[in-house]
Amino acid sequence: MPKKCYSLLLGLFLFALSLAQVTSSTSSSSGELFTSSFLVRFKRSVDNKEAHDIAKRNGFHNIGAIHTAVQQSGFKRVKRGFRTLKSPAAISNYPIDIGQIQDKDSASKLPTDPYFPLQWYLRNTGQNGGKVRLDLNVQAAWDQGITGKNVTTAIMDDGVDYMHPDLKFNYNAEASYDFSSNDPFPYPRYTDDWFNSHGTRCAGEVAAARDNDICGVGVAYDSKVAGIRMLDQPYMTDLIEANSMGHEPHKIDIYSASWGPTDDGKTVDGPRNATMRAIVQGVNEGRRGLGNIYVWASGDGGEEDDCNCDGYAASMWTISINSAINDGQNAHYDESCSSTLASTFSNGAKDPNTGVATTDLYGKCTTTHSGTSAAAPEAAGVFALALEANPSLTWRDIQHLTVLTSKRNSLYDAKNRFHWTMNGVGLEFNHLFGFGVLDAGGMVTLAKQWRTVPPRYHCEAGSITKLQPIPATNSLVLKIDTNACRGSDTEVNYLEHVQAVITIVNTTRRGDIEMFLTSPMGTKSMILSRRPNDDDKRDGFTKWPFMTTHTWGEYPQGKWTLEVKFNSQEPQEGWLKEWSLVLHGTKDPPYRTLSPKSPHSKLAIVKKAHEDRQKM
Ligand SMILES: *[C@@H]1O[C@H](CO)[C@@H](O)[C@H](O)[C@H]1NC(C)=O
Ligand SMILES: *[C@@H]1O[C@H](CO)[C@@H](O)[C@H](O)[C@H]1NC(C)=O
Ligand SMILES: *[C@@H]1O[C@H](CO)[C@@H](O)[C@H](O)[C@H]1NC(C)=O
Ligand SMILES: [Ca+2]
Ligand SMILES: [Ca+2]
Ligand SMILES: [Ca+2]
Repeated sequence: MPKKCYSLLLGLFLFALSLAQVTSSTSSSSGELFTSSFLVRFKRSVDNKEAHDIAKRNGFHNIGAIHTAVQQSGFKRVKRGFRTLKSPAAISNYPIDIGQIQDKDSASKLPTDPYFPLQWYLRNTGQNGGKVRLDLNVQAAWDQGITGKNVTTAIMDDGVDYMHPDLKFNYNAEASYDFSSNDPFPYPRYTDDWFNSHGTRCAGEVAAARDNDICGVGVAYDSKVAGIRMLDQPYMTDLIEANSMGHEPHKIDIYSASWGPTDDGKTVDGPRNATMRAIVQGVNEGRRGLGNIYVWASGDGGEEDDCNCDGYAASMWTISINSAINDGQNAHYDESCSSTLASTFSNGAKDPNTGVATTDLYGKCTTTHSGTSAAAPEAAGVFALALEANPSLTWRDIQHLTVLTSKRNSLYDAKNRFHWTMNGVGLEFNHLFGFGVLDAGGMVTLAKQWRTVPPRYHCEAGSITKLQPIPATNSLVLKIDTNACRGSDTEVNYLEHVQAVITIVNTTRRGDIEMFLTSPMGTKSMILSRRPNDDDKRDGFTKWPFMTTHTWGEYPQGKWTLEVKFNSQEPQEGWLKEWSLVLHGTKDPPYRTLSPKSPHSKLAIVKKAHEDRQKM
């Protein structure tokens, strides 16, 4: 790396520069990767134009003004889809013979697009062995005239084919950018195997146009998509992620991400500093203060991985989405964790015609989009519908609506391992599927009558910092008895997210640790499952925030129990160094001003639980 460029440009005014010509990165003796991006500080006031000129003179691109000064180290981020290699020639944009599905009642209102009958996730009529009505229930939202108008979803990915005839009229060029090559045109880079088709496929799920004889339709077919190309360079940097997640936060409502740290079951990784700041800024200030919605694919690591080890998916500020297949089972690649909020649909059934049908590169269509990659954009589309129905929804309102309107539908007790369970206020949840599959009709209906939830507080409810050995055979059980900051100005009485911030050191095998957190109302969340591939014995967990959504709506006062144990045939050792319990939620009951339409709705059940509590 030409270190002289760095010192040459050091000063007081900060710009991000990226080497214009160099595309490779170098590796230091410590094994850390250095990329060709630098954050640069100028000694005197420099405007963007001058920074641009200086950068150009020295062989850099100016990426724009930002706030710190470090050479960016590079790391790996991967797309979350299962690719079956398929020759592009086999993919066509012509209607294929799928047989018309008969439905006299709504036939006239159904989209006429040739691939619509294959989009079982929009309308499951039992095609290819699916369960009738196990779908996103979008028709019920469309019937209310809600189709995503004036809402923009950014696809943070490998680019978007914005010239695709099914996407071009819904493309928001103004909100788009290419951070992989620093230009305003996030067009996918060509490769023979169509490796960079991922973003285009995701975009079509959100906003492919309706009734135009091309491919299928998007969940929110009158909404806009922006392309943020940011996955297609040799290594990811904190700067690229931060710039992407903070790009045009008033023009973009929803950011959809179908990628993350490697799902190899031994990685524990999450957003770096600048990216974390960008997300926090997005939820606090984006959408003119209502907050951007970040939608995340929960991961494709299957039983080997746990999405609570993925700091993006497990963040409170992202809505992480898992996938169900067309008959109500989970997909073999689904990762479980207690931070997943809800699910949508993707491939994984035996019948190969049960993939996700959507737009593909170069004007084509595909029927084989896959993985939790395909699930997250469906959720983004549903949230776009909710935002059209009620543009003043905050990022938290969207999470509350997700909890209250997602449904078990005909989802199974996944693999008989993770049973559907009722939490302390009557909300049914599942360790794999969160609160169930999204219901667009239900969400739009409730969004229309929604009143913004009361302010959120952050209560540091207690912590244990005494070093304790994790026993080889039985469990280490710790308790924190908390009043949840009662009487202070961060009092939490009705929970949203709960975090157990944990430090574990010197474990012989990190992957053999399992942890459970039990709330005062008796809800048990598995906050870490066994990861058979994780043989780390050096890093452990350092103040890692394990998150659960399962205690949503519960009252947090009382005894919280943490159970830490080894799930292993071999004797293992390790120490718990710290457990801090952090509660997030409201002081006042969140649904007080809402009137449930049905006494059997989840809203009615939780609201009644909260009212009973107040009478006590
Ligand atoms: C569209 O949304 C923007 C905010 O993103 C708002 O300012 C504008 O009024 C909306 N336009 C319409 C027609 O609703
Ligand atoms: C990131 O933030 C942490 C905590 O604030 C700090 O200790 C660390 O030095 C920061 N890292 C970088 C690369 O700035
Ligand atoms: C963990 O290992 C380090 C390095 O070997 C050692 O310094 C430290 O005392 C150990 N801590 C515990 C709790 O065993
Ligand atoms: Ca470009
Ligand atoms: Ca279409
Ligand atoms: Ca993962």
